[in-house]
Amino acid sequence: MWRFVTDFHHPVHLHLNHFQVLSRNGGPPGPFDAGWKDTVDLRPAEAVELAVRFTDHVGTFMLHCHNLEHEDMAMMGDFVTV
Ligand SMILES: [Cu+2]
Repeated sequence: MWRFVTDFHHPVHLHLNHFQVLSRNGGPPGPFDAGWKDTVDLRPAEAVELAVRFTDHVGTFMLHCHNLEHEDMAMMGDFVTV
């Protein structure tokens, strides 16, 4: 389970596996959160919890903001599956 918290609008994209949104701002997910996702939209001061399972590949993968200006400013990170 991962938790994303933001102070700005970020559509966060996770590579490798899809995920499901478990909660938004401490409450239930919104209707727009239903289903399997590869990107979750976070508005300023929002928090989401999501469930993701990495079972198919081992290695280093990335997550990043899908806002192009943010990508250009290197708003990216990586994670390692084992
Ligand atoms: Cu962003």
